[in-house]
Amino acid sequence: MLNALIFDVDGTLADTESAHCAAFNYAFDELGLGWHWDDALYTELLEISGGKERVLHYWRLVNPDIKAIDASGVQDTIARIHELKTAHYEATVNSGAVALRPGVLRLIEEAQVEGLQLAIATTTSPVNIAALLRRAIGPDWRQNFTAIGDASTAPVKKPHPQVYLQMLAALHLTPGECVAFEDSSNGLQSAMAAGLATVITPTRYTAHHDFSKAMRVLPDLSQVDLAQLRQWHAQSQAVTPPR
Ligand code: XBP
Ligand code: MG
Repeated sequence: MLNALIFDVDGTLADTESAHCAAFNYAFDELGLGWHWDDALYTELLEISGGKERVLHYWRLVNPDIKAIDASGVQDTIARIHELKTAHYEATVNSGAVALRPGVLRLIEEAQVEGLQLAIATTTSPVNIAALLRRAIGPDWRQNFTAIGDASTAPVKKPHPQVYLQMLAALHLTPGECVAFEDSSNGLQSAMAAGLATVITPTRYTAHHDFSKAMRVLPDLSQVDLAQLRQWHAQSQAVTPPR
């Protein structure tokens, strides 16, 4: 029985990573770091979930003797970069530059009408979720979701299953009662490690990832309704008995 849909945010609810990348570059410029992430480099860096973790990974790539800088200095700089980046990203989303992907809102509304629970499981920062969904759904957007797992609740980022395990606990459901929606390999690994059948809607940043274990890989959710999801979910449960 399908009782809940759990959505990733970046790349899944909306194709946000171009805006995130531009926001990182804004922060690098503001701080005079001389760094610039083009599309090809950002596509590689997206292997690292979490903006702060991604910056640290990059800093270690370009500055092997980063160990010479004291750890608190590194963390302070990363925090400052991320603060500037998040403010710029929020302004971009508030300007209306980022729309939900096709079919997302309709599926959310259909799930609500049929009494399914909805949750969010993301590695992004809470302010980014609020900016996106306030703009896309309205000021009461939170009422649509039983639970929200993000960088503030799940510090251990995807592909670790922490955020999905938190959502299953918050929903009081077993993995076999839910379907996850993701866009990336890290997201798929995280959802599957939590036992969740997963629908993948790749973006240009993740189209090359390995999605062989996904329940379905689709260009977007525009052709997906709840009846179709229930059918795929029942088939997936028949193959892998519920936990
Ligand atoms: C994608 C991420 C995030 C964003 C940047 O999150 O890995 O880090 O790229 O957002 P999702 P932050 O799990 O929704 O795909 O800078 O706030 O981390
Ligand atoms: Mg994602």
